[in-house]
Amino acid sequence: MRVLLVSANRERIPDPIFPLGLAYVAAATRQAGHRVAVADLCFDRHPLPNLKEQVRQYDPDVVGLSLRNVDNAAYPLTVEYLDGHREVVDTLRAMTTAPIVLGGSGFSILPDAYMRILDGDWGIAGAAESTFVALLAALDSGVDPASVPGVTGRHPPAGPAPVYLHHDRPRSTWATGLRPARSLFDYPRYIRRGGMGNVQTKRGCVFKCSYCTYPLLEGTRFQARQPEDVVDEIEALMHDYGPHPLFFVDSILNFPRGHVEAICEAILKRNLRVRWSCYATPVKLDRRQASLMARAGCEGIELGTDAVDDGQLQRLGKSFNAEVAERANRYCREAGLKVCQTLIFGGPGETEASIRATCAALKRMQPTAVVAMTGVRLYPGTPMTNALVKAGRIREQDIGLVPAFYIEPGIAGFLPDYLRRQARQAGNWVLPGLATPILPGSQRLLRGLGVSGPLWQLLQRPWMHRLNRTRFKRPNTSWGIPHPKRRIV
Ligand code: B12
Ligand code: SF4
Repeated sequence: MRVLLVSANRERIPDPIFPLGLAYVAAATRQAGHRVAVADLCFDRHPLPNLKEQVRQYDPDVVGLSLRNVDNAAYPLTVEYLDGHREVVDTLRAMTTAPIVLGGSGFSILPDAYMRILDGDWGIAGAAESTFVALLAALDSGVDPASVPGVTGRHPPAGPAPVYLHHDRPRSTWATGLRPARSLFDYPRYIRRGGMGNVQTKRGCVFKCSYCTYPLLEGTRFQARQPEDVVDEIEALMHDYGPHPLFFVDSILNFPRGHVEAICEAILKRNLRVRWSCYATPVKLDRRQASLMARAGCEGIELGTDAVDDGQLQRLGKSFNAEVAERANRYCREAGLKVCQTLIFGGPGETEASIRATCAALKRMQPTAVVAMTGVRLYPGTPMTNALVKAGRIREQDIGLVPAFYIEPGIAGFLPDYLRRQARQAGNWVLPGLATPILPGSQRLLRGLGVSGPLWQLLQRPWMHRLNRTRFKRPNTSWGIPHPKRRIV
């Protein structure tokens, strides 16, 4: 079959992100013997007319549409992407009668809501390498695709979206040497404009942080690739595209123990000079792990600490306490790693005291950068949403495509100004939705000057602190349009 795969994501803040998931789907589709073309709308100045022309010329039998982001998950300047997604679907519908299959991480969080609002023909929530191929086989042979496990049909019943449960694990195809079909895309442009390539070494997360969608999206158990297979991919990337920094997109790279260690050992054994960064958990992060990561090319890690207050950590369902968080930060700094502390303020039970405790700890910890969210974006099916619904504090039907945020009522007035003050004093904080130091123009300039890797790493420099402080009155969040309808609950 002739398959057209479209990446709808045009967000370029904090960086343009190479559509790794769609590249996996493209690879599996090609491997199954289909013809594949891609339309990546990220950089195009006139994406819709060009998409029209491509559809006219290619005349696909099936279109797969990847929806990565629902919104920027930031409050109060929330940006949502639905209108852009709708325009893409309308453009496709105007040019072809080929069925449209929806997928991607954004879609997977709210599959039924997207199916209804975008009127997709079919949808696949979660990892889709094997399911998409099975769906194509069904279409090809005239079998009803609704019979394929993991496929959502048209017009799902109205009412609150049923919670998506991870049901498709393409273990065999994903883990055994399937490589994302990067060559179908302009990967070098992502390296130039985004400053990084991306690699996935495992899927899933065993932790149960109360607000988090990752276990819903990827599964509640780890499904890891062989370290040698990961390092083969890295070596090939450096060979094919030249040396460039990488981001490991795993939920957390450094857990379970042994996984990142094996990858680091393999990188060192092959003497690969690769710079990389990742998300990590403070759980079991020790001196040995931190220094091994640093020796294997890790420049910086984004530690999902969320709070440095025992009570708040417990309420967020985290599996460590404040002492462990501070210790992990110290080990990373000692090993020479840059550390970005990612925090979430305003969750259920947050108090002025817990906010102050976290901010005081951060002053002691001196991370390279802090990215702090004001309020929690609520998603269907997370432990936090379930508990709030059960307690009658929110209605299930209010949690959906219109971004809804929880801010503990007792601190809602205090929180934004307090965080702004902390950020202005520290100079190395980013407050998505309130203020960020990187404007789209500055970001392009920095990348144009050859700055690579995550931009938060720049915040270690005193001149960036000064710039950041002076910029703080200028809120900005994204290329998108702030959403007028977001709710605080
Ligand atoms: C790593 C990551 C980042 C990194 C990316 C670094 C890099 N260079 O790649 C950074 C930190 C930069 C980042 C930034 C952002 N991110 Co982010 N990110 C992730 C994360 C953890 C992994 C994404 C990934 O690469 N997965 C690996 C690939 C292989 O999986 P996949 O894309 O899901 O693809 C599979 C399926 O979805 C499906 N699929 C994909 N496409 C298609 C197409 C079809 C047709 C089909 C059938 C199936 C299908 O099959 C694929 C293969 O199995 C996800 C959470 C998660 N666990 O998924 C959040 C996530 C995607 N991010 C999210 C958000 C919000 C953002 C930001 C907007 C945050 C912000 N305010 O800045 C920005 C947007 C950046 C941009 N330009 O788009 C949200 C999106 C949902 C939402 N709320 O809108 C997620 C889901 C996290 C969450 N909150 O739940 N992110
Ligand atoms: S916040 Fe991190 S550690 Fe917690 S469940 Fe999500 S991915 Fe796992």
